[in-house]
Amino acid sequence: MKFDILTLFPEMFEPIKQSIIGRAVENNLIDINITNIRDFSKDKHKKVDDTIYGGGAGMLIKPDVVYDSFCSVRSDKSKVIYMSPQGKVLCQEKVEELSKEEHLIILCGHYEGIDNRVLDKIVDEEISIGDYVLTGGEIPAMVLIDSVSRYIDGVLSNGSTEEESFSKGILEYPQYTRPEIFEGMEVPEVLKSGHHENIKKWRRKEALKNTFYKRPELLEKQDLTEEERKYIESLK
Ligand code: 4FV
Repeated sequence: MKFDILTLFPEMFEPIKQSIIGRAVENNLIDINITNIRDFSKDKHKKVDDTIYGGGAGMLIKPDVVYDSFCSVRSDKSKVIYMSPQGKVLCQEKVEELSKEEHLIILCGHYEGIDNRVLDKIVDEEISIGDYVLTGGEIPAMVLIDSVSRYIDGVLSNGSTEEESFSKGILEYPQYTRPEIFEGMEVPEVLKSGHHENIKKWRRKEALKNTFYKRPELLEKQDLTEEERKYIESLK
């Protein structure tokens, strides 16, 4: 997977060069290339934004500098994602779908955004990380890179994405590690039993309970067994 990021603030991407994503880059599992849109300004003062036709507060990024930066990284396999509050809100299903792409070009807005003509010309898909407005698309771009990279073979240990929140459409069960007793609270006995079938049943029940209390709407899409339905009813 190759990520090309188009941004005015390359230095904001230092955080994704750490930890798991940093190691994935070192192991050539993913490639992250950052392009500074400002490098494509033909203005002697490196101007990249301007006031908005028709009036309005703030500045807009000019279409020509964005287009030229896009042309410098495009390939016949690239899919262009524009991080924007107008996009469809990112979910695990979309993350998994995008992880199958070969080349993602991620365009980061800033200030008031980007001239609509270049968005119409180059953007394949607008994606939002939530219904709120940020100062820039750089943090959303890092969220996208982090979440998509987790699905690239070799980035995480085998099976890591199989039993986690949203992998089966519901939240994950509670998890515990040593010490066995923390502040008088013990690890649930079943998890120390070594009885895999009982552990699996306990975890499914706890995942349903977690989801019922924290994100009940997710249960509406679940195909529950009669026993699971009765358990959920018992929580009400
Ligand atoms: C955003 C979001 C977001 C809007 C104006 C950048 C900002 C500025 N991006 N999900 N929510 N972007 O607020 O992705 O250009």
